[in-house]
Amino acid sequence: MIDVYTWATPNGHKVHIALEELGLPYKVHAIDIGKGEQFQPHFLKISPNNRIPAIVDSEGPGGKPLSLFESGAILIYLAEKTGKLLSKDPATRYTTIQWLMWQMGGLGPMLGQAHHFRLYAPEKIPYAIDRYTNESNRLYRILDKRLGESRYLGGEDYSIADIASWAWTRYPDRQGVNRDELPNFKRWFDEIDARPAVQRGVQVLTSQRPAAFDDKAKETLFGATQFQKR
Ligand SMILES: N[C@@H](CCC(=O)N[C@@H](CS)C(=O)NCC(=O)O)C(=O)O
Repeated sequence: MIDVYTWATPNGHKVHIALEELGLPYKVHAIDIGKGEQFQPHFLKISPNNRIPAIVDSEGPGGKPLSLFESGAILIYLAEKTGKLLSKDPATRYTTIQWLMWQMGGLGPMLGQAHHFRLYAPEKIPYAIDRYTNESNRLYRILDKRLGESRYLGGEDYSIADIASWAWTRYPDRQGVNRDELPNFKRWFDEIDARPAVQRGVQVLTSQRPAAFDDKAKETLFGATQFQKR
């Protein structure tokens, strides 16, 4: 059994979608990041960076329990555990990992900053808004170009790289991006959106997540609570 410590956010969705695609049994443990549950000692033990998602696989390598944080590491682990969603052909495998790393180090963090400065920051700072809106548009164009030359990010087959980027690109308007200017992205996005496992994955904990962060949640995520020494 895989225990998943998570919340209904893009990084959480990646793992929920992969588990649904792979048909692995899993148990969801809600970590409400707006209420500060990511700072609970039991969660910090498995996720010292106080970020969801994290997993504990009771049947990890050698039959021993394994705990993991960082959604990219979790996706690679689940793909290797099952032999699915990550090609065994070396060139395709590294291309897939390359695009997964692109999402982890670029697309996710930059879109996250765009959300922050466009939607959550208490003051509107034009330099920051422009910087991350421009960067988001640039990254979506990279995605669109790649998907103009390849059916999926890693090559001909749907993989963990697609799951990772798809989960972050559901609301381009929130980053000031117009999806109508990105035909290859649209084709890829809509195809993945129609997958039953993806539709099940994005429902995990969604009904429990408030529509917007209230002031308490903003303080927890962006204020003194976040930066307290622990
Ligand atoms: N690189 C990490 C990022 C995880 C992350 O940023 N998670 C957010 C939700 S999407 C979180 O847990 N935030 C809690 C906090 O900021 O305290 C991953 O991909 O797993």
